[in-house]
Order: sequence, then structure tokens, then C-alpha cells
Amino acid sequence: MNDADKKRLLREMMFFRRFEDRTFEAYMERKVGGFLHLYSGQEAVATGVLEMANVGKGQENDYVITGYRDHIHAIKTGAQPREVMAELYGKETGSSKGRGGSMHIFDASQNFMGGYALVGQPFPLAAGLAMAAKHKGSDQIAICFLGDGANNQGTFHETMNMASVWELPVLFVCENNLYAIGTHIDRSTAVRDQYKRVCSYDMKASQHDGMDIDTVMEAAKEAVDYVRNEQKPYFIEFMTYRYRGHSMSDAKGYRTKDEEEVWMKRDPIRLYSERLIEAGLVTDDEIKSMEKEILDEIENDVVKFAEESPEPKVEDLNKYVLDDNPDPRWIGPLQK
Ligand SMILES: Cc1ncc(C[n+]2csc(CCOP(=O)(O)OP(=O)(O)O)c2C)c(N)n1
Ligand SMILES: [Mg+2]
Repeated sequence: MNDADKKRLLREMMFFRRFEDRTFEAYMERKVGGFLHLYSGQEAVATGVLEMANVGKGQENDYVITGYRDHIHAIKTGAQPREVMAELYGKETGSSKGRGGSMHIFDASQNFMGGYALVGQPFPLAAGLAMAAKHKGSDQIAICFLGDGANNQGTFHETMNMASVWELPVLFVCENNLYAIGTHIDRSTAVRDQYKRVCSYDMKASQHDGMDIDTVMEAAKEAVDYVRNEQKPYFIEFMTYRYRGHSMSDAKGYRTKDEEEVWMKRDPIRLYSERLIEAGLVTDDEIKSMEKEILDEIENDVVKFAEESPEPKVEDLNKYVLDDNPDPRWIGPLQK
């Protein structure tokens, strides 16, 4: 990775942090409604893993799928930040035309196959995407990001088994942030190390520090190459931490300030910026001017676009609903 790429990665992570902070502010201003799950603290995982995958190339991208904490995964895959923000605002120009909101960012043009609200839902969908890629004979792989809590769903075990039996090119990325809403992993899960759980499915698996983007990229490169070249699944786990609450109404009473401080000291953006400063690749002043640029871009491009975009029309309420344009196979059960 050359020096310009390293600087770009730092800028991307800074942009992602500010993007999420700005959505928080928009929510407080009541411009964004519904659920809103923020990714602050976990940036190195999606940024590092997807940096090692095929993204930003439209239909040639690898397939990417995740749960409801999905804004940053969508943007790193190739969705336009302004369209993701417009989606949060519920506007017609949003990536799901304002019908999905925060948990349902989708951008088929970039093979970003969605954010899903149901915990564990993306596992079998990722296996299906991998199977499609295999049948097409393409070298695409499917990458499925999910939390530690999702691994207690039946879909986890069902999918790990079939992905292994069918040798599907799918990378499962477990973002272990130690909590499922307010429940610590030790209270819900017999094994804290999630990568150990797939040994019964004879699948390659490993665990890494998810706060250090260099570690993430190194591990992800090996995993992505393995999945693509061997056409077999891989389960990779990253230890990470979310800095904000689970969703918006969360006083975080279930965790201590001491614990938060330990993880704040390992802030992925701080770690990486200190490393680049030490290596003489960037100065404090440059970082400050990057911050300014990002603030300006988010305010005057991303947020401005969302604010100025039109609301969906009331008469379009049924537009994009299956029964508005019925598929003959479904006529009957779904017809009015
Ligand atoms: C099938 C299902 N059961 C329960 C819920 C409620 N729920 C929403 S998020 C969540 C916790 C998931 O935690 P984890 O997978 O660790 O992801 P994180 O929020 O930490 O990113 C639960 C139980 C849900 N959305 N779907
Ligand atoms: Mg979790």
C-alpha cells in the first residue's frame, strides 16, 4: 500500500466517524426518525476488510451484506454518501428511495445487498449470493458482516453447515463488540471467542484485533484470497467496540466508564493517525485541514443534498411494493 493510499484510508475513517456523528445530530433535530444504529468505534473493520475486497467497481463488486448497523458498509462498498444520508432522511433520492431508512440501505448497482433488521437474517442470504456467484462462474465472493449476537441464531449454524458442505465462496466477518443491545456476551454465549464456534463445521477461522486497521487488512487479505482462490468459506472475527449506544435511546447503563476508556484509548482513527504521523506521512496540521474539509463536504454536499431532496409523494405509497406490479407467479395470495 503506497503513502497516498494510507492517507486516503485515514481520511475515509475520519469521514465515516463524522458521517455517523452528523446522522446523530440530524436525529436529535428530528430530521431522521425510526431506528438509528451507529458504527462509531468499529470503522477499522468495514474499512479494512472491504479495502481488501473488490468494491467501488459497480456490478463487478463482490457482494456485501450486513445487519442494521449498515451505513458505513454501504458507503465503503460504493454507495454515494449523499444517497445514504437522503435515505436516513426518508427522501425520494435515498438509496432505497426513502422507503427503507437506516436499517435498510441497499444499492444493487454496487452489489451492496442490504442492511437487514432481523438479527441473523443475512447469513443464509450471503450463502445464496455466494452460490449464485459460483454458478455464474464469476470470481466474485460474498462478504457477510454481522455482530457477535447474531451467532446465537439458528441461521448461523444452518448457514455455516451448508456453506461448508457446498464449498461456497463466502467470507463471514464477525464484528465482536462484546454486546448484543445491553447484554454482555458472557451472559448470553457459552464461548466468548466466536471463531471457535465454527470448528464443528470444518471451516477455516481466525480472530484478530479489530481496532488496528493494518491488522484488519493483513488478516482480511489472507481470508479474501482464500475464499476467492479456494472457493471455500472462511469465518473471520474482529474484536471491536461500539462507542455509542446500541441505538438512539440507550443510556449504556450496562457497561462501565473504565471499560469504555480502555477501548477509547484504542480508537482506530487515533491509532492509525498516530502511526502515520510517526512515519512522517502526515502532520497534525494536515489532519486538522482534513477534518475541516470533511466537515465542509458532509455539510455542504451530503446533508445539503438530503435536506433539499423531495419527500416521496403520497400517491406513490404503493410504488415499489410487490403488489403494485404483480408478478404472475404471485397473483392470488397477494392480490387485493
Ligand atoms: C430475529 C431478531 N431477534 C431479535 C432482534 C432484536 N435485536 C436487535 S439488535 C439485537 C442485538 C444484536 O447484537 P449483535 O449481533 O452483537 O450486533 P451489534 O448490535 O452489536 O452490532 C437484537 C437482539 C432482532 N432485530 N431480530
Ligand atoms: Mg455485538
